[in-house]
Amino acid sequence: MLHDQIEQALNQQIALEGGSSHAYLAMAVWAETNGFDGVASFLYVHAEEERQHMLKLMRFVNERGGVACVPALESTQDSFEGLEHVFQLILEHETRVTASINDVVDQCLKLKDYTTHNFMQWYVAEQIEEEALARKLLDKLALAGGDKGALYLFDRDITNLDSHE
Ligand code: OFO
Repeated sequence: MLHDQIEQALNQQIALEGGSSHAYLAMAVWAETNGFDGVASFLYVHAEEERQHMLKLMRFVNERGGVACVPALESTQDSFEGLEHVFQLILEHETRVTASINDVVDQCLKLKDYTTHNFMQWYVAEQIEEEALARKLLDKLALAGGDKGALYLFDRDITNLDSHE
């Protein structure tokens, strides 16, 4: 049986993952309607992955005797200054997600919930990859420096990137 505090922390994490999915969907729409089809495909996949992260948590909460809360959809930012702005926001967002995951892990240790602690390790590892990828893409964009040809190549090449690279 899940401790109430852990159930609450996991439900907050569920809301955050759902919010991530929604935020990346809005970014995907912006990219698709601003001529960045490659970035749009990447972000649609990313949005779907975040939804899977949310579902994985929901199934775990229910399996452990808790009740997963289906998060309400909140309005999210849907206009951006450019690709660098989008990926800067992604990095900031993922950094917040990491902090939240670390907080859940910390609560698990304090309450000696080693099962949830073990389950959360998948998220800990995932965040290392997600933050690294966001940094890598931001570095590439900094190199492109707003050059149209370089941005074209960035948009073309991002579709060959595995989001777990
Ligand atoms: Fe990108 O965050 Fe999920 O876990």
